[in-house]
Amino acid sequence: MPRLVHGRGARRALACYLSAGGLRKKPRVPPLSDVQILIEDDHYGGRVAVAKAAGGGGAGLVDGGARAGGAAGAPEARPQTVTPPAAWRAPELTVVIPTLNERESVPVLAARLDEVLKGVAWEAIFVDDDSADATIDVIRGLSEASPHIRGIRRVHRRGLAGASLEGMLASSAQFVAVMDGDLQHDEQCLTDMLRILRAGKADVVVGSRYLDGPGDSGLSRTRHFGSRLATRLAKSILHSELSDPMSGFFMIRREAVEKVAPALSHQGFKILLDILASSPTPLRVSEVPYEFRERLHGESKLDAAVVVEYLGLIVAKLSRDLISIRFLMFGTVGASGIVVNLAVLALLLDRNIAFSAAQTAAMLTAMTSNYTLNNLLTYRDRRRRGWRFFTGLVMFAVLCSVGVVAGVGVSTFIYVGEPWWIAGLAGAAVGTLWNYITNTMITWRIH
Ligand SMILES: Nc1nc2c(ncn2[C@@H]2O[C@H](COP(=O)(O)OP(=O)(O)O)[C@@H](O)[C@H]2O)c(=O)[nH]1
Ligand SMILES: [Mg+2]
Repeated sequence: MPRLVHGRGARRALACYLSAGGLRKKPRVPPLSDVQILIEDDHYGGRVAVAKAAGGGGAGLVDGGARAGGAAGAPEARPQTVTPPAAWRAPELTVVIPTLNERESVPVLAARLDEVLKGVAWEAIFVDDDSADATIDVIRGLSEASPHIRGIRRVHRRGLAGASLEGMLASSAQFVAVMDGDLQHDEQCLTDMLRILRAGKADVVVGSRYLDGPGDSGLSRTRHFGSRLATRLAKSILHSELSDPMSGFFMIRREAVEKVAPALSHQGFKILLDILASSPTPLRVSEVPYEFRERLHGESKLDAAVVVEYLGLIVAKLSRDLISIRFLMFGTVGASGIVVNLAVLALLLDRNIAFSAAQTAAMLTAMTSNYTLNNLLTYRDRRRRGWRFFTGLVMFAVLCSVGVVAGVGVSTFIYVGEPWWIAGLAGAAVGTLWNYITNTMITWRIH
């Protein structure tokens, strides 16, 4: 099987060569003479350069455009080609299904897709965030039985938006759909969506709960109200008459996703809204109505933190991505720390505790509360659990202490020539930025 490696230049080619077992005496992988390595390389004008084995075991770079055939660059090389099985058709449609603890629903959904998509060259990619109920085992079982089913297992990562995006980027089909794995979305709509996209009438087709009046019987009253409010807000930033911009059920031309992918947030629930708001050129949107069904198995993963993430997404889009959702949440948590600090200080002073002792206790409480909230909200996709929670608290404390020193240093320097409040604000800004950047890179780094 060819190995696909993204990268640039000769160093990358060397890395590919080494990873293919180039310098090993007993290669774990097939010898280089049997391996063809494809490298996406900007130096070749966007074309694909092919590094492949020469007869004697050396690797060379061959211009993928003119010489990929091998004749001019490396006559002795034997590129391998992949021949599809006779009855096989490349998928035209990929249905991406993010899952978290959905083991009961997954087989039912797979069977329904199989029924609805008869005659279509389709595949389903389930993207599972290492569910505790081992949903991935069920998906693997289905893959063994059907060529339509694939599964991606993500570890140490959480988030519906990120999972959906990774699923879409794993597709090579012309069209990709995203739908929930809990059977709440109506799979019957998929054929209508596909028809509209095939006809070139739209770039995105959205499954809407509100096109035929209130069709969200699957939501509780509070969520119904919240969903309506969030929809209003979304419409105002999109300047669009889309009836359900909060929908998690849609089909889109993959090309449109590829363009906008680097600008999308991995946090949050609202990937469609993010795609529509971030697209460099306005996307043509069409809607099909569907009725949001009741959940039969498992439970909703939507919690209060999702609301905060959603507001963060709105502000990020309003600021044209100048302020990231994460930074906004970090700043808001930081501001809540001031309130905690003052409240505890007032409480302790009221009990006649000496000021320095009271302020020390108040600051420690505020710092612990900031850390806990950040762990719950700002970095929920990288949440530290168990003993890592406590080691994280120590890291957070150390990094934030350095932030205080940096902030005080900057404000003292500025104070000489500027009003006190400008010096104070500058110090706070430097401290916050320091805390945010270092904690993102160290305390909550992706591992
Ligand atoms: N991979 C992944 N899937 C998720 C995550 N959170 C929710 N899901 C899946 O996304 C879909 C919608 O989530 P759900 O909790 O039903 O949201 P609701 O329908 O708005 O209540 C379901 O298939 C969930 O299993 C996550 O963090 N990662
Ligand atoms: Mg659901």
